[in-house]
Amino acid sequence: AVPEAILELDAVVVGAGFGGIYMLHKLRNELGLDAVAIDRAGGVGGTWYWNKYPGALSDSESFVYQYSFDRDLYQDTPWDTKYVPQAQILSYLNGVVDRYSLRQHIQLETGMTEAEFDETTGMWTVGTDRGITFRSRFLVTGLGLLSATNLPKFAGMETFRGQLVHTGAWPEGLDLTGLRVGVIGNGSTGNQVITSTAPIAAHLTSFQRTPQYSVPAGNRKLTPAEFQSHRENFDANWAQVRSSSVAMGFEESTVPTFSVSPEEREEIYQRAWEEGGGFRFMFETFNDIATDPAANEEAAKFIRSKIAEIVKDPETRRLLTPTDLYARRPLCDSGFYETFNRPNVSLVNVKENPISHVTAEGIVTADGTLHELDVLICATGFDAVDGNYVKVDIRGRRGETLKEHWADGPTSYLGMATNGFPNMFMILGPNGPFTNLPPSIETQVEWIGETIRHVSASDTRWIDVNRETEITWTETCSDIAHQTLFPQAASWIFGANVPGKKRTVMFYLGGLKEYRSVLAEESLNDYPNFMTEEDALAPA
Ligand code: NA7
Repeated sequence: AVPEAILELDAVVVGAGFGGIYMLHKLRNELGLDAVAIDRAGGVGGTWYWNKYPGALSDSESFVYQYSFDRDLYQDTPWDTKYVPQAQILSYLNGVVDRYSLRQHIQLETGMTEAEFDETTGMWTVGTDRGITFRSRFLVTGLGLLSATNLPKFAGMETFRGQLVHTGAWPEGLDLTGLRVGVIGNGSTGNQVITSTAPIAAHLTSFQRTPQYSVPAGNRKLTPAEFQSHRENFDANWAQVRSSSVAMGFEESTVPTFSVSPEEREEIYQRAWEEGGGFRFMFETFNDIATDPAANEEAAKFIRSKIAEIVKDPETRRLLTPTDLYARRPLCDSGFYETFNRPNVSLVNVKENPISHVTAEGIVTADGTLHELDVLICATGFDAVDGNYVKVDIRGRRGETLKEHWADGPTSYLGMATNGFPNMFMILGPNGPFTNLPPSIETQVEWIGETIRHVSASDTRWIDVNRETEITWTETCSDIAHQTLFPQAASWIFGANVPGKKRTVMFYLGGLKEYRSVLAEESLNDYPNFMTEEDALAPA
């Protein structure tokens, strides 16, 4: 047998997406630590490596969907459209990796298979599927919030003769031109796939379980003046992002829905509809759409009226029109509802007419219809937030696995630390902020970097968050979530999309500004909610 290579380091970063890349830069280039990153993918980029499906686009506006830690990097980024497509984001992240000389410190096609903390040595041992084992003092996980794919199980799926794909593991070079395409799912991903595939496919069938509210994205080229102003207003823009709630680069409304006249209300919705953006529609128009059922219904009614104007066939219109709360992650599109006016697009409501089974030729629905397909696309989402954490055997100091620790649902302090797993820091772990992600990722990476610097400079070898603190933070997240309407809608935000997954709160919905103030308090006060090794091992 080949002897296993064991590498000793200061830190291992797992994941080379938005979070892992910046973390590696921070640890190596700013803190001077010996660190590597590993990723199971064949390239860097995380989400943007895997999600190469047609139409993949970030629906956060480009001027805030990037790093802000280096002003020069920002000035050099050439994005000149309101939103950025997948290929450009991937190329940006590759550029960042090269710019900060990180590539030789990233080991690709290397998955973490297990990780174990040894209390006596104060070291993490990280096993991989490439025969290499790392031993390090710090373990930073950027495993991806939306990364572990959720593939539905239908009888006969293995007999399908066409190509079966999940959007989150899109095969390089799959061309859908002239094919009969089926799409299961119509969340953010399905919405994009359907809209961009319909014009090239011979036929597209959308298998829809729950209709969704979607508003136009309003994607367009930025004017030279806008492009210029994003660069000139770098400081002000990012200060605004960090002191906002959803970190999307706009001021969230402070105006209650019913404080204005019905005419004014209609005008405000209409302006937002014309400007575009899912988060803008939900949070920039009024301040109570996500909290007050009556306000929510007003906004929902407006969107329903638009669907009624757009969709021509009455039955298709009925199936596309949501009747429940407008309280999932807000969607936006580039002509989603219009797509269903096309003669080569059909819609199957799988709640009324469920998928019975899959054959070699395609999908058979309960009414006996065979929907013949060349390609079946599952835009069925992810085992979000903790999915990638519980798949791997991560063992903390009491020998407990993270999966066991989270048996009643994932918990953490700040979305970054969890009791019993010393010196392990998660980027976008459970109960972190629900925002446009790059600003939250930067916030967390900077805090983790500062914390690692603090521990490295101190006499203690490791720190571990207090159990009570973790419980309190989890309760705080739950309390805040229940002040909103979001928990009432079944979605991945609460783990409701994966069969058998426990429904729990998985985000801090208090906003980025508040979140940052909690973080600052923790580090400025020398980590009152963490135990040192000495505290933790002292007899009770
Ligand atoms: P989502 O938002 O979880 O959407 C998944 C979609 O797939 C949704 O329409 C589901 O219907 C549908 N789905 C899932 N399982 C099934 C089965 N078994 N049968 C039929 N339909 C099913 O995932 P996305 O990838 O679109 O987006 C996730 C996030 O990634 C997104 O919010 C962005 O932040 C990026 P349902 O609505 O549950 O009835």
